[in-house]
Amino acid sequence: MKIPKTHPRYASLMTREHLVNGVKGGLTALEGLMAHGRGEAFDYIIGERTQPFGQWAMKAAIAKLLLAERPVLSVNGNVIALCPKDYVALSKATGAKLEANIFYRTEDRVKRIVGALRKAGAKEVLGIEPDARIKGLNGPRARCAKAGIYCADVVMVPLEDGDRTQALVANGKFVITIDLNPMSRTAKVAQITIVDNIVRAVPEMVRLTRELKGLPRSKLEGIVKSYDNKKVLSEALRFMSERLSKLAKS
Ligand code: PTJ
Repeated sequence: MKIPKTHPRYASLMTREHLVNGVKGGLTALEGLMAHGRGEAFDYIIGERTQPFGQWAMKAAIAKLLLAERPVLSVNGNVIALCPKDYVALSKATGAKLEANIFYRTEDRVKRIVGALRKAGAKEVLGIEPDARIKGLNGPRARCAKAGIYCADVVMVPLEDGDRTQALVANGKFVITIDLNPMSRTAKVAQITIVDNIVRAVPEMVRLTRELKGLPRSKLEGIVKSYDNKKVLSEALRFMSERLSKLAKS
């Protein structure tokens, strides 16, 4: 269906189209559509705009990625459908490796995601030959690359399942996530949670990387040290409930 640019919900409808195309192209899991629907509901409540709690978390995330020794950006079927070029740009800007690592794992989908990342400009992408396992998880969802997530010190896992996030933290990783639901297990166990839509967050993170890259390590360390994820999550919830009460009164 051709969506007219004049439609008041053009951006949101286009985002849905990207995901539907992701499913049709064998990149995105069908379950990814449901996950997106949940995210959309929260996005609606935050006014479909980046809020200060999201901005704070993004700044801390970029500082942490720039300080990391072995940073990795994980890519799943939703991420590749929603923001392939920006995600590759973020990997280039921060120097973090890309790893296709999915929850509903099929080797065919991993290969397609790697292909799509290459098409979006990525040179090296891990994930096709997983040679390690995330301890504490069983089945195919535990598979990962030794040179990637397994050895990483900092991992960004956007739109991630709670069990896997918890296992990554238990394996000693510093975990950054992007998740519109501040109540999800992933949002609560990650060390930095960006409560924002990934389609807005990733381009803003690329911009922030340019801004922060020249800072001395001590300044970057200060940004990470003064960050408070619990506060960010409670600010997000407070913002949502205040907005809903205002809407209920209007
Ligand atoms: O490609 P795979 O196999 O790795 O599967 C990917 C999904 C997303 C299906 C899988 O990781 C999954 O089931 O995730 P969950 O447990 O549904 O968690 C996804 C989280 O992302 C939920 O809390 C959603 O609210 C949130 N979310 C969905 N869309 C967006 C989002 N957060 C930010 N931006 C979005 N566009």
